[in-house]
Amino acid sequence: MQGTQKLSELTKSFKVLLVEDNQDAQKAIADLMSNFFDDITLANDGADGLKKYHEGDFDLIVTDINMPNMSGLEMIKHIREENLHIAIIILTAYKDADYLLESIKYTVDGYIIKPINVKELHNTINKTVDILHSFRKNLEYEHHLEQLVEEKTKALIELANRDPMTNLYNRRYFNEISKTLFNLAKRDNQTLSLLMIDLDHFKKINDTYGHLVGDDVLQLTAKVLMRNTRECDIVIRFGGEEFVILLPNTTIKGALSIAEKIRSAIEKEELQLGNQKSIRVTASIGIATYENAVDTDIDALIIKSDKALYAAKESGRNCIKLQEGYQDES
Ligand code: GH3
Ligand code: MG
Ligand code: MG
Ligand code: MG
Repeated sequence: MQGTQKLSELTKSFKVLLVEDNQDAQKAIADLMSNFFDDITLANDGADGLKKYHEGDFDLIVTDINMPNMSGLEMIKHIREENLHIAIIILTAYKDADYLLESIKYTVDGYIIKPINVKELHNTINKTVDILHSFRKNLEYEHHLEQLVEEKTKALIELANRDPMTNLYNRRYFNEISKTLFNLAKRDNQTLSLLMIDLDHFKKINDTYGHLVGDDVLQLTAKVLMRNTRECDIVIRFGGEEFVILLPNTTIKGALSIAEKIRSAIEKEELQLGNQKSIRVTASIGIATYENAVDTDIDALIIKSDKALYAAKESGRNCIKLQEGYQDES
């Protein structure tokens, strides 16, 4: 009884198409069905039923078989070709037994024998709606599962691409994205710049204050890098105290001004220690740029920026050097 209760609540919202050529029968059945459904559309034969089916978004079709213009079976055949899931109940007289057998071919969900008995109508509708209900729940559940898997997969990929300490992108992600960005720049005849950033005398920080403080400095540096780059720039923890920033559509001049912004921001940043002391660090930066299709791949840029970084270290640290061949403006 409880099930019936629940279902009658549910059936109310279903859109029903009633197809019956006999006007008296149509009215009588519609009256009975209005106990279950609020939204019943009437059609007078198979052809009319098919037309109305195409105009509305129905959950259930209740149809007579023997009708002029197009029989109920013919109509069901057309509808089943397009829609395997809509629930269909057929109305039939005992003498239509052959049709009834044929209807099995088209997967009808239930049948009601005429003259119609209220109890039978009630039972058949409940049974059909119950099946429809569990089918929809299954669909919803499947959809929900798919979404869940998609979300989890995204989260896992994101996790695999991040450095847990700084939450910057990691080397694994760099290997992937750098190739893509390089190829895009090449295809679109665009520029792509790479900053290689290395903290100066970082070992001394570890040696003086311990590794935990060293870690704090790395995390703070990551924040400074994020604050001083654009949404489209890719900031990577390349290794220990070394960071790479990929700057799409950025000339060497543009890269130099971003590098200078970063260098000076790192220099200014203070890490407070408990004992009212604070630490500052500095960074050296090497810049390489893909411009005028000179380089063949991203590795060439890495090598050039690495050399530039080495030159920055050589010339006293806390400064920026451009790749070889560019006028040194730093
Ligand atoms: P330079 O100016 O020439 O770059 O000197 P440096 O001391 O920064 O360079 P070096 O390569 O000698 O030392 C890097 C140090 O970074 C050594 C290593 O212990 C430290 N380091 C690397 N990864 C981490 C980390 O995850 N946490 C901490 N606290 N230290 C790290
Ligand atoms: Mg008929
Ligand atoms: Mg260093
Ligand atoms: Mg280093």
